[in-house]
Amino acid sequence: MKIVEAKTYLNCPGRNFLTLEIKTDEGVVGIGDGTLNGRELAVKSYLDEYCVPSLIGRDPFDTEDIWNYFYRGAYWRRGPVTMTAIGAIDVALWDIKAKALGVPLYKLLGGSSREKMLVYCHASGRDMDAALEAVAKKREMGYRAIRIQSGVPGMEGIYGVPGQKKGYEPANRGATPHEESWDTSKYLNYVPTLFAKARDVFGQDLHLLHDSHHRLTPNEAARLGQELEPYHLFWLEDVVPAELQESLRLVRQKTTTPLAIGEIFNSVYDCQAMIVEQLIDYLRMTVSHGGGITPMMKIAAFAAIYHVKIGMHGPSDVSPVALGACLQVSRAINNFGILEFMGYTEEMSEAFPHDFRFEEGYLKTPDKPGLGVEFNREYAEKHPCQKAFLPVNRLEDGTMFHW
Ligand code: EZ4
Ligand code: CO
Repeated sequence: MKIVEAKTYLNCPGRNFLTLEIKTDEGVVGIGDGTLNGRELAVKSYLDEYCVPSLIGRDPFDTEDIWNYFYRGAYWRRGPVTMTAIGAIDVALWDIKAKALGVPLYKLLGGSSREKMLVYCHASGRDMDAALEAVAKKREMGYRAIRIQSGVPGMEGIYGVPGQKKGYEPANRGATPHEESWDTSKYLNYVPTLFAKARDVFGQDLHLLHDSHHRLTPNEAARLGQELEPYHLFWLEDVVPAELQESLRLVRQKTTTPLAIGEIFNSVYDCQAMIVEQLIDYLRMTVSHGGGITPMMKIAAFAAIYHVKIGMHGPSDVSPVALGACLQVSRAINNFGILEFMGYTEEMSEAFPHDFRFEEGYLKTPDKPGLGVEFNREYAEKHPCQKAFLPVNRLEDGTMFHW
């Protein structure tokens, strides 16, 4: 079997998605997701200009060699743009292999380790009451694990909480990024009261999660972890900006609140120290941004040795194609923890028809060969790309801060 064509499609069925479609001489077609929120055109250009020509004529079954060609073969290796581009190629190739063999993809990755994957959804509100109301709604829908984000008294517009729009979508359309503001002391004083109330209202059984979105110092993170201990979170996410892996040491020594990190990581070298030193409980690296299925399977096996579980990033900017790949990997590995699932709008589902069956808090892999996710190109092409950015963040005195 040979690759005869590879093309990228950048469309906006509600939000921007970059899709790579690879065709073979035997008529088998595979798809991968190259969406990097707010930097879609950079990945598209990396694929179109620097990868696609080297794919033509290759055997799509050679995933290990093709992955190494684009990773090791590139002098300027790693980084989110490069790794997302490689991830799109790798997922499309695994999709082709499984379709050609007529089996769901997980069958080629070690087979089934479980029949259903625990997922967590988002609940958010402008204040405590609105956030708790959102939790109640999600619990009624059957979710067993819910991430709570809430507006903080005295702070305008905060990460994780929708403005006027219906669903939460962090990227804003326009020519330049939108600005948010931040005050750590208001946040730290408020969050434990939110979770105290949530446990009062919902009891002990519901899994509760929270995302600090890279905004704390190690010492502040230790304080938050300690103050949340009585409420037994499933995890506390991205407490520090983790480009400094050692910063997790102090947090880890000071709190038993489980730590999750890594949605912006793109290779094992972003997290090898925190895995080996057992500084985290869950790794958030996701298939599309982590370079594809080929490296994710290796990282999962490496993390398993150190009691680290995999809890991949799966917001709505990770397309159904990439989420399908996350589900297939999650089904196959032993050290699966949980998968994030924000869900998709009707428009997004029309562009990427998929059948992830949600049952009582769990998702199932589609019952089809390959990824089990399709690309409705005709529909997607009716919705051209619209430039959008993730926000930037400043402290109240104007100092640039982490978003
Ligand atoms: O900020 O997907 O855990 N989920 C998150 C997301 C990310 C966005 C970035 O594109 O932190 O909301
Ligand atoms: Co996050």
